[in-house]
Amino acid sequence: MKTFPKNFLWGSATSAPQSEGHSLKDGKSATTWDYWFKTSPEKFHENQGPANTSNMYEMYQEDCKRMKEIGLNSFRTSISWARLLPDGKNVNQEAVTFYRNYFKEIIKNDVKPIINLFHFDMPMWLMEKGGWETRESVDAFAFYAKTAFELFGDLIENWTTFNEPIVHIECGYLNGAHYPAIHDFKKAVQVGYHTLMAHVYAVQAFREVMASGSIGIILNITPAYARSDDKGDQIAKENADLLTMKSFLDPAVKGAIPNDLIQLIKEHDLTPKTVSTDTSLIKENTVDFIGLNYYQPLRVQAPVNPNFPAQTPDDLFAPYDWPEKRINPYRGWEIYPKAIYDVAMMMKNEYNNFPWYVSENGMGVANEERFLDEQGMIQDDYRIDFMKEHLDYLYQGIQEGSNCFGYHTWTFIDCWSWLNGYRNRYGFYRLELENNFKRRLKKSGLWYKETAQNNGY
Ligand code: BGP
Repeated sequence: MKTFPKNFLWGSATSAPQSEGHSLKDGKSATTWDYWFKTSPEKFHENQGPANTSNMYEMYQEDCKRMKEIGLNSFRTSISWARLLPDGKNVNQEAVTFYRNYFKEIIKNDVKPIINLFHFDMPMWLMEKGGWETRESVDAFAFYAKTAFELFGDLIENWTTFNEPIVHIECGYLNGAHYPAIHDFKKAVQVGYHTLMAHVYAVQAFREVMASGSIGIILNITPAYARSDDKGDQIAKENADLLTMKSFLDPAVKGAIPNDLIQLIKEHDLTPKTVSTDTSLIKENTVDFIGLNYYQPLRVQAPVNPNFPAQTPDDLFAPYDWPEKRINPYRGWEIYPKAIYDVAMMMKNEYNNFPWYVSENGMGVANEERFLDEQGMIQDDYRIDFMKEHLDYLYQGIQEGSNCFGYHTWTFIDCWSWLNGYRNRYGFYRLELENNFKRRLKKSGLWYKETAQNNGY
């Protein structure tokens, strides 16, 4: 039996835009997702847009009971900025009522909420002014964060500022998967810098408003593995780690952007606009904990004939198709559980054993109905194996002293996922879109319940 540390968090994560639904109701204003779906519905898998998602807005009471039923002791979701502050200034009272009721219900079911502020859902009114490209976004986010702490700080102890900031930067400004779908490396760096400063201002607001509690940030961790020990491949690995991992991890934990990253960006003429007080604010506003979402690693090699200065990150680290790669056949992503151990050791050795948790890990499966049995239960043994394999390596890391306090899966109930709509299913509960959002427990939910109850497996 592998027993995890006392008070270990066994939970699951989702986000407001992916689970609430009611996306243009009860005073909420549009986000970039609402706008993009309205103007380009064909981009979305099977034309599935953000309007309804899993309808937790109406079903949260039963869903909170479900959390308890499958043994979750913690749960992460987010607040919708555009619901709470539809014009960025005035509080929407219907949103306050909804979130207070929802959070109370989570707590009533003995589940510890972790509330995040931004999960890729930029309000459209701010995007129209330039979104994260403008410094104004930093102040707007700081105001939103402060408002949320004031309104819900009596209920919520544990907060996070952003989910996977690298994703909205990369998808919005490099690869076209998020609005505004621009391809511009320099803008991507500026957007990243403003996101970092928005995070820093939110942490500052937290320290001012909250007498207790803790604040962190959720990062997608894609540790880079180099093709070989050759110098070029090793430099590619360092560049990848600097840009995709240390760019947020170092300032959040150590209070400084790595010098090597500042140099790299300067060398390639990508230096963003800054304000003179930023460096000291970054230093003063480090976090209390880190959440790391782990799905797959990065395999990298030295780029052949790269542009100088770099036009895209591919000029700094090129993707490498590792021949031994094990692939999730239902989603196409690499499965490499050992990276969780490597990350655990990195947190121990390079970040002074900073407290962290696995804030997302999970296996996406398309057409999951093929695994339905006669009783209507998805027999997702592949998902149980996936979790076990990752938890085995996490356990090893914890045994060797890494300060990991929890494991959250992605996700609790199958949810909507951006341009992929409902294609890839990750939940412990199957969502039947055709059946008025009915939730049906999967076999993995039963396994997780037992694991959480026994604090191990
Ligand atoms: C994570 C995001 C989630 C979710 C998940 C699954 O990176 O934090 O919001 O979307 O990925 O992604 P997909 O549905 O593309 O398989």
